[in-house]
Amino acid sequence: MRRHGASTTELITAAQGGDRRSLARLITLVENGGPTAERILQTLFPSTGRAHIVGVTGAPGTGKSTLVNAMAREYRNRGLTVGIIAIDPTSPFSGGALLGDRVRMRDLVGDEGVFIRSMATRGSLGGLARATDDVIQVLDAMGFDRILVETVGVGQAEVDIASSAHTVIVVEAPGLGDDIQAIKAGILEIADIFVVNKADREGAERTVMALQAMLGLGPRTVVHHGQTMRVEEPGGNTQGWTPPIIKTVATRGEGVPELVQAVEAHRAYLMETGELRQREEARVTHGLEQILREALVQRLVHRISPQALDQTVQRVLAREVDPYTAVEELLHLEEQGEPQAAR
Ligand SMILES: Nc1nc2c(ncn2[C@@H]2O[C@H](COP(=O)(O)OP(=O)(O)OP(=O)(O)O)[C@@H](O)[C@H]2O)c(=O)[nH]1
Ligand SMILES: [Mg+2]
Repeated sequence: MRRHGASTTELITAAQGGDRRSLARLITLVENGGPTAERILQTLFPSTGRAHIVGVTGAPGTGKSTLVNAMAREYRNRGLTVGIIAIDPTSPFSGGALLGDRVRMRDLVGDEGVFIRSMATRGSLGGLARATDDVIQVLDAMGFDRILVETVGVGQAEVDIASSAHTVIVVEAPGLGDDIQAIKAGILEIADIFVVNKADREGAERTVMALQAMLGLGPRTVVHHGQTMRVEEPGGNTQGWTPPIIKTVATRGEGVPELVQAVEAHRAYLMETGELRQREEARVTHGLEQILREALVQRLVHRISPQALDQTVQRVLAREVDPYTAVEELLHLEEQGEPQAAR
């Protein structure tokens, strides 16, 4: 055990010194969870809290990976370092994403200021959310200025990212079936910035208009490539942040400087208004709840005997007790420290 501890310390030192293989190994250990992961995260925690975390979500194939790649390059031009977490969909919608992501992100490989990590969803979304947060922590502690997290725009993952990120970018693209149906209602609430990517394709303008109509909040800033970004809405910005709609052609990098500028404007907005602190509080609360829930479940699972659990299962099967009452009973037994079911 002691030797193992020494090796994680060495890994951390090496990773902080810029060794990419040590960083990759460190992340794998953190992803795997358990006491080793906890020790690493405990050690790194004091160095966290600096990075600005950007979630990039949207339907499969809208160009998220291409966009993240282009954003990373733009950030590098601005002299900032970037950590990228790409959550690979195992969903049948986009089976070839892993290879595709590797190919598209290849031009960043070899750049010291960029680190790219893919994570498999492994079918466990709850576990993935925690693992994602933990890997964000690691990259944050390593001093990356911006962390870009690409999540699949399918199901829970896209909503989870809202509690992990400071700025959420929702990516749309023309030609994804019926324009309006493709824009799901739930996602509108989590977006800080909308991107209509593939602006070189027919129907981009209609997608922008569909978005505007769905947002239904009157005129808003639509940024075209080459235009100056305008953050303030006409009439001032007193009611808070109005998510701009930005048109991009990710494959050619068009609109990407404007997108990065919008992220930076959102970051400045969060800091100026104190909303950053609120989001941080929400992030910490969310993180603590996750850890607490896991810890409590672990503890109870260890303390409720398999026999007691089995007895309870049999009683529920026999309709002698409903599951809610059964759980109450189990928890009560646990509190009294009785290892066996009394009945
Ligand atoms: N015409 C056009 N094609 C684009 C643009 N951006 C991306 N693409 C193409 O769209 C396809 C999907 O791009 P990805 O970046 O893999 O999209 P994604 O959203 O990451 O896909 P998943 O991760 O599988 O959900 C690729 O063939 C890209 O080259 C764009 O602005 N215009
Ligand atoms: Mg992708």
